[in-house]
Amino acid sequence: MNKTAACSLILASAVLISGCGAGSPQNTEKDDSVITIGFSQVGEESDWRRANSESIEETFSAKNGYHLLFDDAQNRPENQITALRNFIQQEVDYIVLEPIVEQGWETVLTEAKEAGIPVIVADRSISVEDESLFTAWVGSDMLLEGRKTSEWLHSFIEAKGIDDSEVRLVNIQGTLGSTPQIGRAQGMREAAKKYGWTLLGSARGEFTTAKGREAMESLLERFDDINVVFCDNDNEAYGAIDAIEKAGRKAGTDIANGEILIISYDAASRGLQLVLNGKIACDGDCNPLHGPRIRDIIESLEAGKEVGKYWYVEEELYAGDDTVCSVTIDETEYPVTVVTEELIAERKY
Ligand code: GYE
Repeated sequence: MNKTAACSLILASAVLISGCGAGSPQNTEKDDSVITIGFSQVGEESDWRRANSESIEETFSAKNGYHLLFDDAQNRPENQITALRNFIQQEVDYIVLEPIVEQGWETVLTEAKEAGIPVIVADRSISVEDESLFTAWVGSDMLLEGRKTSEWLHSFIEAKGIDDSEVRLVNIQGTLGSTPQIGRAQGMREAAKKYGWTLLGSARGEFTTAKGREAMESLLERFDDINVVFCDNDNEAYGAIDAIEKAGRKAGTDIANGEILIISYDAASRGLQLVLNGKIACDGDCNPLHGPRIRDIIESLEAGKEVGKYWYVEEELYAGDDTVCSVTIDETEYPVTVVTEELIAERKY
């Protein structure tokens, strides 16, 4: 999927408007009152993912008129292909796919297309040349997330009188080849090049707390002068903080005095609590509540309406203090929200 070519639609909530074309399901032999959804989920790796699964389950409940076939791929791309083939065989009305990685979808999605089953892609993206292989996509702009946190870091250290040349960072990577890993790393790498930060090294954290901890332990062994860590999600950050503290170091923003500054994504309530406690410096929001957004798309298709192809969710940027009030990317200014107890109490995940 080429996001730069996407209709530049921003979704504040889940309002759907008309756009590029899409068809409605052709299956006439089914009970029309129940819509069967085959949902292929990534796994259970993070707080974000659990909130996302709950949102899907709540939305596509029997009470709401749906029959949900929920498949957990346990973070194995080959399991997702099998799940999709099963859904096709069961003649579901819609396939909802949250892809683990971007590559490898052509064949199975061609099979879904030939079976006349609309595919809605959510959360991460897929890379296919023929965009008619899916009906719509809804999720976050992960490159923008990476650019926003990186600009925040630049402005933050500048305000503290620290030169960009003093930044020695490491990256704890999410699942390689997944959209959040690719986009967030690209945002960070662009800034590293632009500002002259030193990228010491990377290690795989697979979006989990346990692997995040192991990754940080190995990075601390390899490099004794790390002062910034870019984690690809909050769970990795939880593990990284454990490893930093076990090594006798401190996670915080005072890098001039030996603290290690952590950047993270998701802004789950546990993550925001760590922002409030000063252990995560900046947390890029990433909203997992896609159930109602996907339902709006399906309802529009059921009503025979055309739906837009790409639906981006608008997202915040969180920090522990107001040293940086906003960041500007491509001439758009994004405010920085300072985390408070009230904000965490209102958080749904
Ligand atoms: O950041 C991470 C999860 O794809 C946006 O996947 C999602 C990411 C999220 O495991 O926590």
